[in-house]
Amino acid sequence: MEKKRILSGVQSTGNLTLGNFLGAINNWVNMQEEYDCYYMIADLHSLTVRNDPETLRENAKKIIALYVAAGLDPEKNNIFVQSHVSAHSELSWILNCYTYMGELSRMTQFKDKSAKHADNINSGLFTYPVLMAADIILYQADLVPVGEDQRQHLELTRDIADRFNKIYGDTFTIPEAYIPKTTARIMGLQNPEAKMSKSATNLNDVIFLNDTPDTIIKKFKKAVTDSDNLVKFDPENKPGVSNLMQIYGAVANKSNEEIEKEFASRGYGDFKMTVAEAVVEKLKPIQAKYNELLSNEDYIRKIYTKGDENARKIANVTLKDVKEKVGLII
Ligand code: AQP
Repeated sequence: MEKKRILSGVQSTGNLTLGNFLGAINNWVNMQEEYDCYYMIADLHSLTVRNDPETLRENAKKIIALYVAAGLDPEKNNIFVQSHVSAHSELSWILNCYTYMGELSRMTQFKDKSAKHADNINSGLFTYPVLMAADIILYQADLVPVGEDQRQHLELTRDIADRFNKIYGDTFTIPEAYIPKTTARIMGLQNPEAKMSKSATNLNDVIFLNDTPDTIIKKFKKAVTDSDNLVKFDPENKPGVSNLMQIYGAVANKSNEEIEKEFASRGYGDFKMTVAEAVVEKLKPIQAKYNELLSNEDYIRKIYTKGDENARKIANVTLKDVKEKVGLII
């Protein structure tokens, strides 16, 4: 039986966070045997905010190194650069003509990002979900492993694909979201009501994957909890503690019940330190491998050159079919 196909990616803006890792990349590692996997560096998506060009280029390579350091085997996964496969931009334009302004206006990420970047509400920010739809359906992806924040975009992707199929006949696979149960939304350490985000202004809110052990420990020590001194999973009333439990559960492979038992008669100081140390331990081998890979530019280029080629093969077949169906001369 043919393997089901997966497509996902990460934007190359800034340093990746523990949220990106636990919500997305870490789950991809477990899927590489069972699925036909395509993971991109979403550099076109990154252009919706202003970047220093050299930093953006460097970040793309860093993310490839991080994918591999986190455990994605480049022999088993197709790791590629979105902008190297021109079919993404081409299909995105075509799909723009099959997506309604009203649909895009409802996207909460557009509203959040517009508020964050009030001086640069560009149309790329608005049509971002259409490019994301193109990214996914170009590969006829069955599954899209992402964090909870991408659920709405994925639903729109399904609507666009379905709309196109209804007009032109079976063209696109309708993809399913694959959202992890426990780590779908890692929250900020200072503001556990909002997701941990790479563009946070308060650096203590975020664990970056390249933070040193000292910094990680300091940030966890400062994490906001509550005054109960009770380690109990209750996201509504105890968002800070519940978020720490989710992080600890994911990196130490423990259930909430096990964690509650472990800290039944221990205070928050002890709990935060244990979470911090578990995160440091989890990241240590990944950071070591990442630093080693970063210095090997040739290897990184080889990874994405092969990935780009494989991605183009699939994407161009879909694009050709779409162009024919909508009436372009090919
Ligand atoms: N806090 C999070 N918890 C769980 N999953 C998360 N993801 C992001 N933050 C969390 C997931 O990581 C993948 C890649 O995200 P992205 O780089 O495409 O951008 P994003 O979702 O916009 O991430 P950030 O960190 O929040 O960036 P900024 O600050 O630029 O907005 C996605 O699968 C995402 O769900």
